[in-house]
Amino acid sequence: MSVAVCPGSFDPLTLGHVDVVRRARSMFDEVVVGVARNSGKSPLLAAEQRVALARGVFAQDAGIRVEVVPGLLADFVRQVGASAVVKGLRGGADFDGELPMALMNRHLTGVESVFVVGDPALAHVASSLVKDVARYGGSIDDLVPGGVADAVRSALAAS
Ligand code: COD
Repeated sequence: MSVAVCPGSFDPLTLGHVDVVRRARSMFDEVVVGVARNSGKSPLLAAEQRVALARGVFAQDAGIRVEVVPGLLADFVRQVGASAVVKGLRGGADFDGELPMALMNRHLTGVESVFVVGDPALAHVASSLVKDVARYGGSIDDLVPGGVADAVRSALAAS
């Protein structure tokens, strides 16, 4: 059985992420959505909340499950028996950021990375922009899956 990991901060999960995860599922028998820590970012949503939201979104998707990545992604990929990491690309800037990570992950445990081109209609959708739009009162309801927008608004109100 072919298994892939789709990692990310998912802070919050967006429709762009959902598109990439489902495209990955079309290529692999099982996809593990890995909610990971990006040391360059301070998350708005706690990891447990990001996991719970993603589990709700993919609850009806056979062959997709959601787990926390507790440490190094390269180790997690080996632990779950995956053969590849799948990342989404919106454009050249994404590739420039992803290439060093792909090379480092391969250096660490030999894991390969696969890049999928996301839906161009979602190329402007980024978690950072979603949070910024919500922070200043804009609507994010058509940028994130159901349930996620309320969680973002609540977290912003409490911050
Ligand atoms: N269309 C297509 N792809 C998209 C879209 C969209 N609209 N939005 C996001 N994506 C893609 C991104 O390009 C990325 O590939 C993926 O979705 C996840 O995006 P984010 O922003 O949620 O997640 P990142 O970029 O912060 O994730 C970085 C990781 C958390 C995966 C990384 O830091 C990591 O592996 N952390 C674990 C610790 C580790 O191993 N560190 C060393 C890494 S070499």
